[in-house]
Amino acid sequence: MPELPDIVTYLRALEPRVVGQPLEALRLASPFVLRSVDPPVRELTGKRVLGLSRLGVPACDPDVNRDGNVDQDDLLYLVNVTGGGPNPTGIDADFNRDGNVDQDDVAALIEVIAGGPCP
Ligand SMILES: [Ca+2]
Ligand SMILES: [Ca+2]
Repeated sequence: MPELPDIVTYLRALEPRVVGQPLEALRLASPFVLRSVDPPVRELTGKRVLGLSRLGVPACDPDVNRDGNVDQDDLLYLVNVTGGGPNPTGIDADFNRDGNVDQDDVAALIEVIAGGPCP
């Protein structure tokens, strides 16, 4: 079974600890991580953290039911969502990103769970 991308694991661990808390200090390891210079970094201290996210092209997350495991329950969840069922985790059911929500998304998830690459 594939493991969640490390960054997803880190974000899930950090969110309950960081979101809503005031930013006490900010140290940039590299200026290349900045996406904007406005507002200046010095003005961020004391601001409340509103959320965490990753940047870049996201790898797929096969844990579509968001229970921390990648297994047959994720397949059942996606089958149900692609069939018009409830989607309490709010996933994008277009797992293979082809613009359609159909059985090809379930097939793509099966392939990822089997150790294949993300679509
Ligand atoms: Ca899961
Ligand atoms: Ca699709």
